[in-house]
Amino acid sequence: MDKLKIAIQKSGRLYDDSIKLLKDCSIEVNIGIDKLKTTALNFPLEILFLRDDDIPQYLEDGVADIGIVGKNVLLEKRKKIKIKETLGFGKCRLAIAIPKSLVYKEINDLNGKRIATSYPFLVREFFEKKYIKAEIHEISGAVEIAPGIGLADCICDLVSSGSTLFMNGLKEVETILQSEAVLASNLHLREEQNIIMKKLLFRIRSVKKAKN
Ligand code: PRT
Ligand code: ZN
Repeated sequence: MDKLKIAIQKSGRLYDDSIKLLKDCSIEVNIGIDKLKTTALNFPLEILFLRDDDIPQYLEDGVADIGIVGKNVLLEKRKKIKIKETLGFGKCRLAIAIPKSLVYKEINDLNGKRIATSYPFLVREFFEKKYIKAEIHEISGAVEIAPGIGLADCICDLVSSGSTLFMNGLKEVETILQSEAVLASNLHLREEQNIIMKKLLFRIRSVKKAKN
């Protein structure tokens, strides 16, 4: 029988909730030591453990059929894949923050600024929509320290509690995107794979309903 391959984050913020979602769907998973992939014991599902940034590409290529990834990553990567369901965990927002000593009245205050981010596409898109001309500096981690070391005037990064911004002397001024984990899918699933995905989606929706 055909199996569906699901990509989930190997480790990180989405890992525990992704595994818990499968469990809540009554899908039993034995996680081996190597943790590259595993097979569900009572559902036609193979689980691949990957870095979240790689999941959209693997879904487009069909290396994985479906995957759990943050909407923020999915929209930044712009791959040809489809969101099937929002999952209600991994909630955060992609926001612009500036040093808290600066006065901020309106979005035009960002004109001419240097902004550090790991989300250059989403930031550029936002600025174009708002007619803001700013210099985007792509950096891959520790974005929040960029203003403090003189690398940029402001940042755009994920925020959940806000304590990282606070500890770095920054304040949030604009929200670009509200994000959460989503289930996304390759566009060309075979008939049998589609049937398995629908079964999984039915279970996921039941789990979500039970929680509301
Ligand atoms: O190793 P891999 O590449 O797979 O993982 P990663 O380090 O790139 O990602 P990870 O595990 O940090 O995050 C995975 C996903 O979790 C993100 O893509 C988001 O969809 C979601 N998520 C939810 C978050 C946060 N909340 C979050 N707060 N991702 C990151 N953060 C970071 C943020 O970048 C900042 O450094 O937490 C800090 C801010 O948190 P607060 O609570 O201080 O505001
Ligand atoms: Zn990542």
